[in-house]
Amino acid sequence: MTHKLKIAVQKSGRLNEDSLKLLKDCGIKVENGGDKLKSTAFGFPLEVLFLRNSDIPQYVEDGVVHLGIIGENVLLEAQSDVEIVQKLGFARCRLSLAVPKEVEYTGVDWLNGKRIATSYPVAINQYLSVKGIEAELHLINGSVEIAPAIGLADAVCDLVSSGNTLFSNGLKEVEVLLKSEAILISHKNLAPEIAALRSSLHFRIQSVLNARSYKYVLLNCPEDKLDSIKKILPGMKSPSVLPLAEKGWVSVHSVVQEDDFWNIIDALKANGAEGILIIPIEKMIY
Ligand code: PRT
Repeated sequence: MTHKLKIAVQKSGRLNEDSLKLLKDCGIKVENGGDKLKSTAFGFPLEVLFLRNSDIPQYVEDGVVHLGIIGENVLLEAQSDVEIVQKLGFARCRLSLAVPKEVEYTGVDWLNGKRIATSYPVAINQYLSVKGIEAELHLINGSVEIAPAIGLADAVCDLVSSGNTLFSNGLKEVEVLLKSEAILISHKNLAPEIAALRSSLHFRIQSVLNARSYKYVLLNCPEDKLDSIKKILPGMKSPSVLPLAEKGWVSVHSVVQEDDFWNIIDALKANGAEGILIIPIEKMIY
């Protein structure tokens, strides 16, 4: 009998496209078939179930599926007993408290005795209890941002990414409760054959994520600048250095992290690097 790993992916919404793109970059093609709830993948023994983000933690805890891709904030609300395997770097957002922009917000104490509208009761309750604040919660599913304008609440606790929704509803962000991104979660007690498939998929995912956060850099520099250039380029081990046809010049190859990218390029130029080429990396295996 051939074993298959079962993964739950959001059916439609913010996580769907990036989740399928991640699988595709891992060499796994999945048909996102309209109303289909289940799809078989090509390129890996995998079955994909399309479910609601908020339902996935329970399915994973119960072992109905082995893995799931969800927003971190959803797991906090669900309090499901699952393992977090990997942060995936997309669907980044923060869960924040916001108040009408005309409010003179003096700090968390301002929230004492106030009414807070939210769809995230677990996160806000944990936050308020740590801060020792007593507030009244109004649970709303969706369109939380309009609650202050219609007199239902004094503050809201909602997810924010660009901040446009808060801004267009006359609200300002005053506290960040948590930062969230998409995560891969797993059932805790997988059979050995399924655990082996999970390791193999996880290895592919890590290689794709590493590649996404690095760029390959090639540059030319005079030999007498090589020491200072090497200090700027961290690389995986140390940069590769090859002689150029022109005497006294070398070509340097290395990888740099996306986060530091522009600072490193500026420093390379200032230290005599020329003809700098930046190339995306498809997979990165350690
Ligand atoms: O319906 P289902 O259960 O499948 O999922 P869902 O209702 O959680 O779906 P969806 O697609 O809205 O969100 C999926 C996940 O994406 C969330 O659980 C978060 O982890 C993550 N995410 C990232 C966001 C946002 N960014 C986001 N901006 N989820 C929601 N928002 C909403 C927010 O609630 C607010 O209404 O977008 C609005 C604010 O956006 P900005 O850009 O104006 O600040």
